[in-house]
Amino acid sequence: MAPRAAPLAAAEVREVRLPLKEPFVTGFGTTDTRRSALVHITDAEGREGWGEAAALDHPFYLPDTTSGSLAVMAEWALPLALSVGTDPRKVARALSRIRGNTFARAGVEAAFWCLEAERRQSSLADLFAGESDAKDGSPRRRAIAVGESIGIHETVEGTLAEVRLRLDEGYRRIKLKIKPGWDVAVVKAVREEVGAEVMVQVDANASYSLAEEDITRLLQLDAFSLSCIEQPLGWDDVLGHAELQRRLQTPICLDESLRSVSDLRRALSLAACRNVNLKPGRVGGMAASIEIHDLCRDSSLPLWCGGMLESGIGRAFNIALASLPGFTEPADMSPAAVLYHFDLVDPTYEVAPDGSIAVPTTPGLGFPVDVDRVDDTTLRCVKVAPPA
Ligand code: OSB
Ligand code: MG
Repeated sequence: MAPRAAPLAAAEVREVRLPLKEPFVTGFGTTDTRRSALVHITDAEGREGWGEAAALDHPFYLPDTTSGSLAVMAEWALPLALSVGTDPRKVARALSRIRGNTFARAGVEAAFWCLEAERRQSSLADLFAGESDAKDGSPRRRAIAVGESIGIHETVEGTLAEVRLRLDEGYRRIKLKIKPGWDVAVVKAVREEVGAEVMVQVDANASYSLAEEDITRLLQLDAFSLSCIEQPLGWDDVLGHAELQRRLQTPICLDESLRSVSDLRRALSLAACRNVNLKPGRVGGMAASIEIHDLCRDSSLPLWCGGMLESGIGRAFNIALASLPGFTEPADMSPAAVLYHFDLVDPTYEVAPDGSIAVPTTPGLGFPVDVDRVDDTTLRCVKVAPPA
């Protein structure tokens, strides 16, 4: 029997600013500032839960933004969660009343999973493994495989230099951001540089259309043995992806278009993708993520964990999730050391020479939150009163 849960004593959301080392350039534009929204809860026994709602600052990837997520968490998601107690499953069910706003829901839910892990003295990874119902219940992994998502560079030579660097560091897969005009030539150059064996894929972030000139470019990519083409068409265009997948040999991977379990069911029934990028924030939290994992596992669908340039707080959940056995391909999990001047957890994780990240076995989040750094980077903090 789990001990009776102590009530919550404090809850707050914070907006933090993380200085990016370099702007991240993609098919949806340039991300040069990174604000993120954190959730912090504390129970009457002093145990803590942390979560991160990792929407981007701007609405050019998906409708969610940092400011919007912060407001929804403070006004709706956190009060709703606080009204049902502290069981993360109950919190997830309560939050499912909120339409859209997946990053806000995921951030709040995450804090309750973290608190639950603290209480049970369990790692997040073991907690999530216990929640999975996949029919093939293989054990979770001790380490996860990592790839890098490489932004659009000014030159092909610049891209090749970053590709070489990451492969030398052991990364197991290269993902190139593409857009119309920055596609066939850079992919050809990278494939020639790395040879046939290295796993290469591309991510268009919804920058192509079904116009013939765009299709012609995408069909040319079939020559380079890519493991997938991620989200070539509009963020909500599932039918378009189904039409494109009929013409394309390379598997289509959906990112932006999968924002719930039912989105994935629809995409599968329309044969709109053959590969899945799963981000907990994009699908509304860990409970939904585990359900999607189980569906992919039971349908033998290639699955990998995507990223939102989270701080180490958000990445901790991604690492634990990606340890589940249904994740068959390397995760987008470049460490904070690559993306930021510092992380909000210390020590943060590292990529080992074999291109893997060890999954923490310590109870709770698995990484110590650096509270001073959180304070130093906080732009605003909103306290939400727990029910009396
Ligand atoms: O499309 O996968 C994407 C980052 C922010 C928003 C969208 C995407 C990305 C990435 C980076 O590709 C992955 C990472 O977090 O390392
Ligand atoms: Mg993507």
